[in-house]
Amino acid sequence: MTTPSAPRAETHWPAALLGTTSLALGVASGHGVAGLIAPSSSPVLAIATTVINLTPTPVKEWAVATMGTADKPLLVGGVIVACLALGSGLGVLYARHATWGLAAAGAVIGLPLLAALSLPGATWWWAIPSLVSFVVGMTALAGVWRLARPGAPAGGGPSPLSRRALIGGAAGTGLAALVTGGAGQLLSTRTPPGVTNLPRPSIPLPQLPAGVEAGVPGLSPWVTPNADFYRVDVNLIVPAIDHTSWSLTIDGMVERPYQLGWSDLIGLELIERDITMTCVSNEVGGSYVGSARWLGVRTRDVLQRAGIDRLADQVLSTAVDGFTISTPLAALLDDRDALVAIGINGRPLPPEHGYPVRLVTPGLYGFVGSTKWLTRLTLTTYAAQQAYWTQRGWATDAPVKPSSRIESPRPLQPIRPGSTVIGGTAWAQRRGIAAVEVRIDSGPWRRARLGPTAGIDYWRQWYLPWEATTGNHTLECRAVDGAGQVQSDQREAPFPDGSSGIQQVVVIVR
Ligand SMILES: Nc1nc2c(c(=O)[nH]1)N[C@H]1C(S)=C(S)[C@@H](COP(=O)(O)O)O[C@H]1N2
Ligand SMILES: [Mo]
Repeated sequence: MTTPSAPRAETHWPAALLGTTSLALGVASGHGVAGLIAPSSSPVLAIATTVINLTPTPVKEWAVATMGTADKPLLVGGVIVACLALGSGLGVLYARHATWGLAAAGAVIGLPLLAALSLPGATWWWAIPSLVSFVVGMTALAGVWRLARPGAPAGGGPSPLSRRALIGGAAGTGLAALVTGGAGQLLSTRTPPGVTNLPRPSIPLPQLPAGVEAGVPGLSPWVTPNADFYRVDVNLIVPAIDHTSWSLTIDGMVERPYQLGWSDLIGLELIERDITMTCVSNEVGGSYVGSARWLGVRTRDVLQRAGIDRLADQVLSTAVDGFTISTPLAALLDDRDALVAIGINGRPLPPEHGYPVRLVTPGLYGFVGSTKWLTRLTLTTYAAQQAYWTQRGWATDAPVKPSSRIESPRPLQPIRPGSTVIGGTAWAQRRGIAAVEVRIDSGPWRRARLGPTAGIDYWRQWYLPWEATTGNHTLECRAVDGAGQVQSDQREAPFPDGSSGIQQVVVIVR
């Protein structure tokens, strides 16, 4: 052999590159194996989920406010980038001192391993993806080094090192990482065959009249299409649940704890309810609100069969991934008919909206009444147990605050002078919308016209014809609920029990 051993500086970058691609291959392999065991046990997702769970509430608020629903892809992206950076460091360390490199890699992989094992619902199996990451990553790293330094030269001394072999090995490992990662992603996001025949309600509602959106350009549809329904949850991966093996346990402070399967559930009386759901994180004028016709069984029917202890005051509901929501027991027993829901707008629940079964509680923000991927209802007390968001300082009981928003015209989007229509939606669950008032440039409050009604728990569309004159104008709106209460003009941030205040939209007429 005549190739001289490359000097250190020359192998620095190839070593870093190889470390990066090797760790990437390891992590991608772990991700793939997690797809077979439990997607959340993937090293990257376990770390990202732990970051979400440990993030202090104010930081989370800031993230939601500045990044909206892009916060999750950004978080996962950040974890991947951090991982690649760590990989390059490990690669350099390994080049200097193989044993230290291995030891450091072992310590690094301990993080996702511990993170995965401490997730709710974790079993010892959940350690496997991280272990696989370590073994595959280190095997790739050591293997390429071995290829790059084949055997000792005849004359003794240090083995010659091929820089080209290192770079080639890194390229191969990187390619393998991409392919493995892609396959792992497919495995993690595969969905079991779902419900194709949604049962019919025992007590159907009459068909809804048409909304007024056809006549008011820019107005939200009166019934939110399933594909446009807002999504808010802490999940990086949508749980894939097979409805045939799904079950709902009713336990805690009850005389007869019991379990329901899918066919037991749909054998109970199914009703329809028109409900507007709102997220507590919705800012005034925001988009975290949607309205649909839900199909389900009354929570009252499901809970009372168990014989409720009269000392219970809270229902702690648990999702398949261990996430919890707490709801005042009274709200799940009274005549608002909260639902253990299985359908939305005539379709089974979409996976991201809780398939196969979720809770929907009219009048309460989603985080205290609308558990997705529901699997357990535990009767308990507020004194004894706290749910996910309650532990993080959010309100225990959170009725939706009446609100209204202007949807058209859009802020700062120039419109032509002349006849136009101002329009939007308003909601005041549990009381209903009696009126919506609109004010232009601090003039008098004027009553808007209202769209049709579907009961007190469902939003109403509103609109007001307007002769727009050239210039900038400030539009405001406010709801008046069924009890005559006017929407609060007190500006409040979403934390801890929902935003309030009056939306102002500046329109440019020219
Ligand atoms: N399992 C589970 N259920 C959940 C959540 C969650 O993070 N996990 N988020 C809640 C919140 S904060 C809201 S606002 C609603 C949103 O429901 P949607 O995504 O179907 O609109 O779901 C609620 N149910
Ligand atoms: Mo929410």
